[in-house]
Amino acid sequence: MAQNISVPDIGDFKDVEVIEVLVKPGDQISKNDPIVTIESDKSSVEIPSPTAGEIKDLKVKIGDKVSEGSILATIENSQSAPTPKEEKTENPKKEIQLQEKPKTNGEVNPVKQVKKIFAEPASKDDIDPVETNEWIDSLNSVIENDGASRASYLLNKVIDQAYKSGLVLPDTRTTPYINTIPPEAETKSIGDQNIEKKIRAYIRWNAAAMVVKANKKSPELGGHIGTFASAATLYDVGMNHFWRAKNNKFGGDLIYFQGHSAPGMYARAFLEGRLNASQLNGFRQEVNKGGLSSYPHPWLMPNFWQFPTVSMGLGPIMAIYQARFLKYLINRGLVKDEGRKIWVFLGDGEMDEPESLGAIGLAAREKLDNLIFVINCNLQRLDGPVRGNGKIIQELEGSFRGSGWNVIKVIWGTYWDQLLAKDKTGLLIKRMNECVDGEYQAFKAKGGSYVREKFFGKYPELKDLVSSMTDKDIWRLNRGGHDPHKVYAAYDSAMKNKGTPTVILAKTIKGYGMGKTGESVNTTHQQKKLDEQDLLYYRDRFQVPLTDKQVKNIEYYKPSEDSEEIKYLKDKRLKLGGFIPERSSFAKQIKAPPKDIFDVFMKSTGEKEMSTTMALVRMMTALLRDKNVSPRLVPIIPDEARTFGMEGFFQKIGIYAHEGQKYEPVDSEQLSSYREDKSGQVLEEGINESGAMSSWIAAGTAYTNHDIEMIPIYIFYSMFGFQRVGDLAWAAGDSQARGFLIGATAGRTTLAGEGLQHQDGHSHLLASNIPNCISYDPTFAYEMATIFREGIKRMHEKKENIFYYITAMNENYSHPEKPKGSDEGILKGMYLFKEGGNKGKTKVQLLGSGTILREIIAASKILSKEYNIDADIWSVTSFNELRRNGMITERSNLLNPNEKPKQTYVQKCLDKRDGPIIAASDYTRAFADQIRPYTDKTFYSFGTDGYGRSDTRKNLRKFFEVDKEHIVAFTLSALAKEQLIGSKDADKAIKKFKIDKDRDFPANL
Ligand SMILES: Cc1ncc(C[n+]2csc(CCOP(=O)(O)OP(=O)(O)O)c2C)c(N)n1
Ligand SMILES: [Mg+2]
Repeated sequence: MAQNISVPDIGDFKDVEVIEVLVKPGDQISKNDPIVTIESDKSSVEIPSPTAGEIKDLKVKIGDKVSEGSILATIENSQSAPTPKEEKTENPKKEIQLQEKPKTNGEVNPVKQVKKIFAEPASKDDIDPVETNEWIDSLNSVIENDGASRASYLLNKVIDQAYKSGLVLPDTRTTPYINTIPPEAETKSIGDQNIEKKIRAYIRWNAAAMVVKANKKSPELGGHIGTFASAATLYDVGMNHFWRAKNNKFGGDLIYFQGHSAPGMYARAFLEGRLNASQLNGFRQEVNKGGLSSYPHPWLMPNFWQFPTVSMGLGPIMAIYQARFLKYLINRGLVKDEGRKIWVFLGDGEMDEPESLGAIGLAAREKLDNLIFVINCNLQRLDGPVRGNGKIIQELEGSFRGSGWNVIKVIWGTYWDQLLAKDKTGLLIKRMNECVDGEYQAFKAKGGSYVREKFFGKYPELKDLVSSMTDKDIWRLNRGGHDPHKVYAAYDSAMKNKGTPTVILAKTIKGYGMGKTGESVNTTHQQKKLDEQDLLYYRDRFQVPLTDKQVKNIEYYKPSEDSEEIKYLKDKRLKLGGFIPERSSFAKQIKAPPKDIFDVFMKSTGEKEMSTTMALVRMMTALLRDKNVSPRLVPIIPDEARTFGMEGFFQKIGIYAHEGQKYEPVDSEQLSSYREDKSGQVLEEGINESGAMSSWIAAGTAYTNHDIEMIPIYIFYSMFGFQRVGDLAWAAGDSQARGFLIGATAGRTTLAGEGLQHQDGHSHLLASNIPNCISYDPTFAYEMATIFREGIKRMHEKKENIFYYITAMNENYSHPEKPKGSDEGILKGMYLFKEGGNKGKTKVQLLGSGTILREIIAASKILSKEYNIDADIWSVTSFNELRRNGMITERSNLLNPNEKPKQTYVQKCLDKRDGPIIAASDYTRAFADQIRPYTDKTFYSFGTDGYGRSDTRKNLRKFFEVDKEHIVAFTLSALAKEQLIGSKDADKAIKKFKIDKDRDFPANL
């Protein structure tokens, strides 16, 4: 039986135009296959078939207007209708179920449940200690007889009851200042501690030596010893036992190394035989081949570093979104779930950055149990203590616990275990709790007797506790982050944690082992020189087998290949699948869609008006029909889908939500209903440009981190792009991310009503500074389509390490047909849009970009009609690309003085043309000015310098003097100045258009 397919609820829209008919009679279609595309003045959306079957009759054609209920086609159900197409993916789709354990009162972390026995100091507030003990005994007996889970349950019930009775509840953001994992529950390291200790010593030595050596060469070179010195154990335990490398069987764990600890990674790679001594000697000397980059920079060491982390705060947010993106790929069936982890090494000072903590809520909300933060809490940053008057570990514990993370504190080393067990008074924990970080820092700078006096000495009972220990013994009481056993136990526990991200807060000493000049003192961070005495001390402290002479020569130490240390180190890495860090890519290219997919955009839209944003969204819709490209598109939007007319994507491809959709959306009746889905494709990031940019980086580097090429398209208000997330954009370039950044609602006068903070007149200039960012400001749909397709081809088919920034506007206008032969010019940055005649008084070259090209076109008509002046009109799609070509050509000419100079592309276009150049854009004059040096002709540029303000487009263009009237007047004046016409016309035009000569320069208003 034939059934009607009609237009469903499309919200407030009526009489919407059919712009594509996607089926014909006889077609067998599946449920949800698109029947037609309709387009309002703001957005286009496909209408899906409600059922499978064969199309019988088509009831509409292109250009028809439809509303809710209009019949589009009839369909006959048939048994033989094809089942919905499955997305073809590189890896077979696998149903992934996030294992979520029933909540058992805090037992998410499956460490062995062991009762932590610590004495409590008697409190003078306790009016009935016997009763208190009875309560504690009851709790202990429940733990013993019924287990920890039951005890937690009872406690929660009691707390609930207390809350209902109006009691003030205890603040439970933090736990006592001791290790989270009690000694009895620690998983013991499987490593050979003697060998590991030696390996660590050599790495420490070589890391310090390379910094000191570089500084001997030139103090300009800099470097850091203190950061890695404090983190060596944290890295070594991971390298020896936990971090699995990428190989043909496993995707690899991803490690974000703390930027300033780079020398440690080089020092290990030296022992592994991956770097040689001359490379270490080239630390921070990268200009000649073979040097090592100061910090982790994939651009500079593309086979080694994976993540640029040295701009503090970017590592944590990028890593969180990396972990989220990995789950996205898994949930969309694009990669297998192999239990890969993302480890992130951070400084405690770095946690001051808003970006560091800004996304931790998302990590917990999305249950990113593939994410492990390790915060090296050496209590210091560059100038001094991180929280001298407080405790950074406790503060971070509160923040992370409050956000729902699994927090593992690694504060005290094994030597403390005995003391804690022996402390019958409970005063030791009390003392640990009450000391602030400023004191803890001083304890480690000032030696054992100072610690005896100032730490233990406060209470006679504590002084007694350590009375049999020498000052040296006291000095040896180690911190958790320097104890491989404690670190191992923490990592092991983190690996097993399910359902939440984990943060390990490891207490360490900045400049550990550097002695008086560099250990735990305020100047540690900048310590890059060690004198002879310091070096000898360092050698002795870690027992590095070097003679005094070798130490004085600052020689590296590497045992022979058949030594037990090297064999051990290599064997460990072999068992973990290979070396880390290492950057590689085995991703297959994505075949660019056939040219005809964008054919429709190459034709004139006739009377029909649309914005370039709409054109772009239609291109994306078209791409979603290309089976190669479709699954790889990652549309990323920070809460602006409706602004950009992208709400149609909600239904079509769904919004990624790791829990699916647990509610019926309020607009479920509508075609563009808000659909969340576990395998949804859109990343709806909320009002969060940094997060969205981090997602974009994760997707844009999936070709190396996950060996799958993805096409991220991040669409944002152009003003909240480079200006807001500029440092992340720089990191994206360093990371060699591939994908599209779309600065929508672009232009200072094109986004009319929004005002000063929204109107962007400089994002292109910011983009122009990123060497591998290619940027365009297209005016017409065919330009956008040509650029967009080329982008896919260059980045995802040819795998060029570039990314695209394209501005898209929300101004509706009609689009002409693509001029013949314009492709090359569109891509190079300019082409002749319209050749002017040669019949007028004189001639001018008019250049325009973005929406201001349309003012230029309008101005040319006035110039021709009213002033008898002919104009060649050039559409400049990219002043930035033209400048690039100009710089390269000019340089080459200067370096080859004997050869005939080559022409810049701008010269090639313009030099044989008559008249001066008038260039205008919706960006500051500096944008167009960029090409001024690359032509011999007189050049005038106009733009939107100054703060924006809200008004109509017409008024704004008048205000910034980029409307057609100003362009006519300025052109006439310029021609008069060139003596090509008299000045009368210019003067008349200025009067006619009521241009106020005495008005201040707009940027001053
Ligand atoms: C965004 C940013 N601001 C400033 C710096 C300069 N800087 C480098 S290291 C450092 C101190 C780091 O302290 P911390 O995070 O505690 O690391 P530690 O060396 O103590 O492990 C600073 C301020 C930077 N790298 N990035
Ligand atoms: Mg620090």
